[in-house]
Amino acid sequence: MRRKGGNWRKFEDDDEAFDRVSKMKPREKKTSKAAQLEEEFEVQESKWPEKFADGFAARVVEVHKRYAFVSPEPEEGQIKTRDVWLATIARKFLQAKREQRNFIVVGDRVYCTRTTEDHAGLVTDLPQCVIQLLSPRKNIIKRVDPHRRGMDHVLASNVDQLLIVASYVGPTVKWGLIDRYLVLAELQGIRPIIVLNKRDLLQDEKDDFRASCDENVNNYRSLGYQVFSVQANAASARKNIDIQELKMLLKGRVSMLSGHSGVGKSSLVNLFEPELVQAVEKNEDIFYKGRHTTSYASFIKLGTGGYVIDTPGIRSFVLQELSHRELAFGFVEMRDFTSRCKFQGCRHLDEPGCAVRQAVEDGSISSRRYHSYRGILQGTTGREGRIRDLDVDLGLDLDLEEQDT
Ligand SMILES: Nc1nc2c(ncn2[C@@H]2O[C@H](COP(=O)(O)OP(=O)(O)O)[C@@H](O)[C@H]2O)c(=O)[nH]1
Ligand SMILES: [Mg+2]
Ligand SMILES: [Zn+2]
Repeated sequence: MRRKGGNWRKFEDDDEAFDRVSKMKPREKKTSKAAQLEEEFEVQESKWPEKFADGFAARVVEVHKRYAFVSPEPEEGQIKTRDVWLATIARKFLQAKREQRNFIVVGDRVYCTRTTEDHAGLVTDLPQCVIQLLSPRKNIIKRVDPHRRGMDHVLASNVDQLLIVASYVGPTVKWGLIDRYLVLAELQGIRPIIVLNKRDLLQDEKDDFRASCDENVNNYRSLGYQVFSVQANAASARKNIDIQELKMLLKGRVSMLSGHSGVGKSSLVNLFEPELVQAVEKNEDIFYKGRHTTSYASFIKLGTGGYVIDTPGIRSFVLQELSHRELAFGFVEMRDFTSRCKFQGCRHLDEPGCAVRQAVEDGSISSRRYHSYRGILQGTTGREGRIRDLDVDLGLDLDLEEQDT
């Protein structure tokens, strides 16, 4: 394919050049021309040009390495997902300072101008546009980029809630993973909703497994989290009271889907009349190819109202580089106790006079949750086996496939 001039495409013939730019170290001070450009790219919507003949507001619905898909969104929350444009980023911004690997992510609100030029260098029937401005993000879901240290990999922005999907069995529920998603949600101020699927399979399980599931579900509920226990593939699932309630919670909001492959995310989404019916994996294929079925984050409009974002990058992750303060904040039940510890810098591990450990002994904090906290802090659930006790940024390390490779 011939490619001439243009935006991300500039690097398409030269992956090394692309990498070099991507690896540029973030600068400390915002004095460079690059930093200035970044500021020009991110502009409050009240300052967007009002009536550019060829301009329109849009939502980024899917991101690829050198181009993205956007859908017009004249009013916030009214995304015309059937009207898809191929978009590239205005060339001048390619020199901008980069602390994040991607300029734009799924969920971004952007200002675009139409173009008749073939910017992406692709054979396409889609109308094309150039992204000129980015609306400041309300929140982001990010991880530390494992391939490029010091760079963030933002997976999505402007998310209203995090839908944490797990199955009781097949695959077996990993409570620690749910805890990590909850930490992410708490620290970003995103409402988490827990959905436990494949409830039907519980009946074949041993009593003590069922009892431990009940205990954990009740504990999450007592912490104020909404937990739904469902069977997404049941013939009558749409009539189920929990599914109905979930439907109301999704309405009018953007929900990020998370959870391992095979837990039933697509089956669940299909209950809410998605504009594109989601492929449900045959059981035997799940662990081999299930993870490759959704290669790019996509924005799915639900007929019952609302949108869901389904991205492979969030399916499994390890939290890393969280300070004990941030982490303890992410465990809601610990917040009441942390100020009562004898030592101010208490990490709630083995320090004397620790109010958190006392609360665990008294039974006011679940010992399973406390061990989850310890595991994350000590890195036993992450890749780094060391304790981070400095206040550093929230970083997430996702251990699955890349979004853009
Ligand atoms: N037994 C049982 N199987 C389910 C349930 N929901 C989904 N499945 C099956 O689990 C497999 C994975 O479902 P899928 O929706 O593709 O999961 P995803 O990878 O998270 O999107 C499929 O074979 C579904 O038919 C459920 O509630 N009970
Ligand atoms: Mg799926
Ligand atoms: Zn303590």
